[in-house]
Amino acid sequence: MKTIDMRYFAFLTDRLKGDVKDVSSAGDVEQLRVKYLGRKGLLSKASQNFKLIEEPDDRRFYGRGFSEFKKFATSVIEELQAKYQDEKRIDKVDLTLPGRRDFSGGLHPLTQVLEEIIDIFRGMGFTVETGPEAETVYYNFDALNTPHWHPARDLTDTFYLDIPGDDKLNWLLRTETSPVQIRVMERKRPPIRIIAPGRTYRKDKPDATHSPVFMQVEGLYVDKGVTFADLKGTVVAFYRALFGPETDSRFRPHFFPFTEPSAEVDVSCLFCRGEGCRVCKGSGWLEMGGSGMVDPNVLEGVGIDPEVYSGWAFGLGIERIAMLKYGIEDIRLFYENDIRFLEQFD
Ligand code: 2NL
Repeated sequence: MKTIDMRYFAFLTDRLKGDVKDVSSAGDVEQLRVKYLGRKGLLSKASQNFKLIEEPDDRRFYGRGFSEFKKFATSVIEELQAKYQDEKRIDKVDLTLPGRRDFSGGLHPLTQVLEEIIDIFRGMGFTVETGPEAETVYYNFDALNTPHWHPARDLTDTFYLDIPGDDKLNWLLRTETSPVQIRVMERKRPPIRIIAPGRTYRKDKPDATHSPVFMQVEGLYVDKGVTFADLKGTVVAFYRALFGPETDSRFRPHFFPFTEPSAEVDVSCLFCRGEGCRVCKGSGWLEMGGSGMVDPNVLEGVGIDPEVYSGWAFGLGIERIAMLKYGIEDIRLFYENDIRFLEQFD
C-alpha cells in the first residue's frame, strides 16, 4: 500500500510561496494557476490520494490540509492575477500620448477660391458653363477674332494636339475659357449672362508667377443695350464682394482681339489700401485681369446681330487671387500636390 505523507500540503504551501517569488508577468501567473489549480495540477493530483487513506482521522487531517491549501493557493493566485492585469494595462497604454486625430481631406485652395467667385456671380444672376479643355483652333482663336499672325497662335506659346486623321494644327489645349462662351452663344440667344471657369494651358516656363496649366474665370453678358457702365458696375461689385467693401477698381485702356474697347482691371492694393507697398511695388494698385465690350466680329461669328445686341466680357486668373488672398508667393505650389502645403487649407 502506498503511504501518504501527511505533511504534503505543508510542502505544497512552501513550494507555492517559492514559485510566487519568480512571478513577473501575467503569463507567469497563468502558468502558476495551471500548475497548482489546473485540471491536471498538483491539487487535482492530491485529491486522488483521498481514497488511499484508510484511517478516518488521517483522512480528516488530509482533507483539512487539502481545503486549506486550496483556499490559500486560490487567494494567492487571484491576488497575483489582479496585480498583473492592472500592470499589463498600464504597461501597454501610454496615457501621456495625445489623442488620435481623424484625418479628413479638404478642398484645394484653387477650388475654394473658385467656389467663392462662382457664389458671387451666382448672386448677380450669372450661371456657370463649362466645356472641353481640348479645343479646335476655330473656337480658341478664329471665333475670338484673333488674327492669323497673333503670337498666341505660335507653336512656342500654345500646346497643339496631334490628333491622328486630322490637321496637325487644328487641335490644341485651350489657352483661355472663351471657347466655352463661344459655344454658348452659338447655342443660345440673348440675354446671356454666364461665367466660364476652368483649366487653361499655355507653353510658359514654370517660375514663381507662371505655370503651363492654370485656372481662369471668364464672364460674359450679352443683351440689348448692354454698356461699358454695366461692365464697370459688375466688376466693382465683384471685387468688393471678394476683397471687402473698401476695394476700388480702375480700368486702364488696353487691347484684346476679342473686345473693343478693351481695358485691364486693377484693384486697390489689398495690403496697403493704395498707400504703396512691396506687394503692389509702390503703385497702390494690383493688376487683376482684362475686360471689354465684345468685338462686333465675335458676335457676328456666332450669329448674334451686333447692330441689335451688345455685350461685355472679362477674364481673370484664379491663382493670382488665391496667392493674394492666402499670401502665397509661388504659383507652382498649387500644382505640386505637396500635402504639407495643401493641408493648410482644410
Ligand atoms: C485676361 C483677359 C479677357 C475676355 C477675356 C472674351 C470672351 C468672349 C468674347 C470676348 Cl467669348 N471676350 N473674354 C475678354 C477680355 C479679356 O481676358 O487677362 N484674362 C486673364
